[in-house]
Amino acid sequence: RPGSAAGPGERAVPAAVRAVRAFVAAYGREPTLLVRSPARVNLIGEHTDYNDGLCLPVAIDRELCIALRRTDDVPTAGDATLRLVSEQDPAPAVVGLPPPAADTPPPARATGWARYVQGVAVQLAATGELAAIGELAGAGLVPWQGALASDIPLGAGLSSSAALELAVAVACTHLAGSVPAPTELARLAQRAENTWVGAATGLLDQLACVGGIAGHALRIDCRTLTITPVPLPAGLAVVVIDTGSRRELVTSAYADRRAECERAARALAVPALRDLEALPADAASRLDPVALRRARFVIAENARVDAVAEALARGDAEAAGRLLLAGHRGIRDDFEVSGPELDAAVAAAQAAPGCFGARMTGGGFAGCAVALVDRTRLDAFTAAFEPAYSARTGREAVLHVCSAVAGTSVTALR
Ligand code: GAF
Repeated sequence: RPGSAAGPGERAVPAAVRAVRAFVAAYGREPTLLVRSPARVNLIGEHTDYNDGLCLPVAIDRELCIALRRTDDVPTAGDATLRLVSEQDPAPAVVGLPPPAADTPPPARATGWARYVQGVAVQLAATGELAAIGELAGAGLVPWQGALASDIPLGAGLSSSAALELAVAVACTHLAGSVPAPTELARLAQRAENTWVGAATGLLDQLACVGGIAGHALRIDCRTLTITPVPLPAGLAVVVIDTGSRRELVTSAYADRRAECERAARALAVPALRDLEALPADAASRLDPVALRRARFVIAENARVDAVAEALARGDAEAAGRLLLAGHRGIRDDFEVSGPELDAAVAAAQAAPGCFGARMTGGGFAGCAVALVDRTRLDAFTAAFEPAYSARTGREAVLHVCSAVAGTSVTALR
């Protein structure tokens, strides 16, 4: 996983500035490009993406930045196709790719955050993947060196991994003179995560990260890959609550949930749970109790996405907030991927002044919750929330009041 914020004194320095400084310190010259990739928070529509369903994320103003420069003009750059240093890790990610050829064995897999970097590069270089990114065909990977800085907390359910994958994908395709469609980039990053990192995730994170639109949530149809912008009411603050909790073994529980949903869809004779608007009357006799609960959640959650999108579009924050709380109850009781800190954060948020509604967000078990809060009452919300959460958990939460921002982008530095 990519590095997060540097030490306390550095926190006020934007990630973009830290990335440029780190580049100069590492390579002794100036970078020429800056790639910025946002985190995402999902407002509603959790664990629906791999059921071909709907979700409603927001790309937020916590970002991962890579300052970079191509190295095919530097004879001393070595054999590495790609070298990336991180402010959080003394060991760089180094990818030395052989030319893509059917009979070339794939490189050994890196560990840690370098694996995401390598996974994207391998996907881009693989025979067939280049053809999928049409304009890149034949261009191959342009070698580059870069430095990474990030303000996205790690393992918190805010998609630090997708932000890294998309940043590397955009860096590589930009240098190759290609501008793939956002959905193509997202699918490429997802393939890197599925096949190279080994996490069987859906497309929510990658589409949210690459498709972000300032001031808007994104209604994503994960079957058609259509993204519909939903304006966020001006008076509404999206507050991400990092509960400070982190969990291991999330990957295996995630795979279990996915398998349970697929089992439910098979038993109900539909291609995916997306294809059901309600549980059939005989569902209890066709499904085991676990599959029944999973299906009930996914079907209700898809409906909540459209209901929240419609509520936000008409400026009805109270209705949106009620739906978020209903979503939390469903994911806690039927989908069973909440956790004690997430439940405590939601309860403390719901009881605080100005809160329209809250729920856990992301894959689950630990990490972050999200609350919709009246912007004029943010101080009162924070003052009430913080001690209430600490009293319940003995932990301190970190609150991020977030803006909706644009997706992964690249700019020339000079
Ligand atoms: C994780 C996964 F990566 C996403 O694909 C999605 O399934 C999410 O959990 C749950 O909504 O972030």
